[in-house]
This record gives sequence, structure tokens and C-alpha cells, in this order.
Amino acid sequence: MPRLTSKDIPVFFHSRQLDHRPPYEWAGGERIRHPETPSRIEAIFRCLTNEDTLFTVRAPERLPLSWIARTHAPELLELYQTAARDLKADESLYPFVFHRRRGARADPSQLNQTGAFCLDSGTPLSASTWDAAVWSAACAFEAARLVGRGDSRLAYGLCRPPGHHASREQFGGYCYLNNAALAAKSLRPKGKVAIVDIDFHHGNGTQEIFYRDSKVLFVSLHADPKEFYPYFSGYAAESGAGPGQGFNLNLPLPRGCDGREYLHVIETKALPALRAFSPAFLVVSAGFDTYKADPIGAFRLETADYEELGERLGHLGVPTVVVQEGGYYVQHLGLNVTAFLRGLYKGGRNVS
Ligand code: SP5
Ligand code: ZN
Repeated sequence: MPRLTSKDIPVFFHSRQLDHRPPYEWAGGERIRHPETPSRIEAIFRCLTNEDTLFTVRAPERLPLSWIARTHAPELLELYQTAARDLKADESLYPFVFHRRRGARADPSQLNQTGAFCLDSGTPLSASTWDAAVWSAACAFEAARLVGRGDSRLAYGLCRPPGHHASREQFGGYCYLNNAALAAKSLRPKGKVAIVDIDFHHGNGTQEIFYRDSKVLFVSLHADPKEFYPYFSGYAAESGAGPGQGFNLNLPLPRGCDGREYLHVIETKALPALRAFSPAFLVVSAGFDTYKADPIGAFRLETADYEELGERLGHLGVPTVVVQEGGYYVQHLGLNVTAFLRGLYKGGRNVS
């Protein structure tokens, strides 16, 4: 294992994350190839390892179930393990019955009841999903462990499947385990944690997990949920509840939003809230489906905008864990990730 120097950005990735392969989803009545492909992280991996001196990629250790159970309901975790046991190797389960009887409990040993644990029909289960999701979570967790110990002021979990749509009890939006929430939970005993979610879509799962928590601030910039997934959350009026009131900040942006407009909202809304909160740690849910060429997103950010965005977040001078979320224009995904991490690294260098 290479020694960690102050030059390195540690990156965590495990090849088992590639085994989850959702074949298709439905979009406007059409059956399309699923956008959340293994090639996404292969492309990022290639870009990071080509970058001479900045990154050191290693594999995480397997994450114990007990750690995942701090964030997710035992029934959800049992369902994933039922799928791992009962599905055939090439089989994908797409739930299509979503029963919501108040107070009723679903049985996670019955795959026919999967719909009770699921937000949408674009997020299938296969026999490999559980393992891939656990390794993805392990990447976020190890990155957080390094930053939490003070061994690095920046670390990146090359997570996939992504996580921010997964709530305590439900999967959806291509997400099964909430990687960013796991990272934040692990840091929380050491001090206040701010999560900044820059994926194109609202991080409904992360919001829900910390909605009543005053020690974790959730700030999310995303497309207006009136028009875009996840539709049911991400509105500006959602500001936290109970003790967590005031610690949830949603910043919905209009279709077509470009880098200038995006960075303006970062500067005038997100950064002031982050500075006022004064966190000990920052977790970034880093999606790149805000890119101008993204097949799902509808914003117009360019590669240089991600570097600028990284620099401005880096200027906060807070030890930072970056967790990979969405981003589906595979050709430029690695470039955008690298630009963002380089920006964070540069921005954080001149602050002590
Ligand atoms: C992690 C993440 O980015 N999840 C995104 C989940 C979005 N699911 C709904 C996608 C609807 C796609 N419609 C495509 C229309 C293309 N013109
Ligand atoms: Zn997204």
C-alpha cells in the first residue's frame, strides 16, 4: 500500500461495485438502457489513475452490517439479502406493485412485497445488488474514517451504486444504501457535519435521514422538483423539523441553469449557510448530472465550473469527504470529477 503524502487525495473503490448491472428503465413509455452503468465508475477510475500525482486509489475494507444498520431499517437490509439469495444470476426484479396501507408491515423475506420498500420502478434488485451497495457504502465510510481521524483533509469515495435517494426504509433513484448519510453518521460523534448535495436531483433520502437533526446541516442545490425527480421533495419550504428546524436548506433551480447562475447561488445562499453553521466536517454528495451534456439532467454546467465550485467549497477550510452520486454522460464524467476534486484540493490549500 503506497504511503500517504500530503499531495495525495485518497480514493476508495472496489471492483465488486461493478457487478450490479441494472439492464433498463422506463422513460416516457419507452424502455431505455439503464443510465446507471458500471462504465460510469470505470471511466472515473481511469481518469483518476491517469492523473499523475494527485490521487491514490485503494480498496476499502468490508463494512460491518451493524454500521449500515445505524442508517437503514433492518427490514430493508433483509430485503436486499433476500434478493441476493433468491434471484437467479441474470435476473432483475422491478417492483410494480406499490401497496401503501397505513400501519401495515411488509415482509422482507417475500420478494413480491418489494414495492413496499421502494420509491420508483427504475431501481431494480439483482442477486449482486446487495454486495455492490455494501462495497459502495464502504468506500464512503473509509473516506470518512480517514478524514475523521485527521489523516487527510480531503478524501473521495468512488461510490456506485449512488446513495442520496435511499432513505432509512426505502430504495429508489438508482440508490440502495445512503453512502453520504453513512459517512456523515460516522463523523457526527466528532463534531457538526454539513452535507452539500450538488447532484442534479434532490437528495430526498439524505434529507429525510437528518431532517430532525441539528448536528447535521443538509444543503442541496437541485432541479425544481415540480418538474424533475423525485417530485415529492426538494421544495424550498422544507427546512427541517423539531430540533432540526432550520438545518435543512433546499435551493431548487430552474431548467437550463448554467454555471454562472449555479455559482451565484452557491456564493449567496449555500456558502453563507455553511459558514454560519461552522461544521467540523463537510460531506459532498457529488453528482455530475448537472453537466450540459447529461442525458437525464437539464442544467448547463461545464467542466471548468466544477473546478470553480470545488475551489469555493475548498475555501471553507473544512475537512471534506466527497461521495460520488449521479452523472450519466460517461465520456466526460471522469474529467468533471477530476476537475471538481482538483478545485477542492486547490481551494483548501491556502486555508489553514
Ligand atoms: C443518483 C441519481 O442521479 N438518480 C437519478 C434518478 C432519476 N430517476 C428518474 C429519471 C427519469 C429519466 N427520464 C429521462 C428522460 C430523458 N429525456
Ligand atoms: Zn442525480
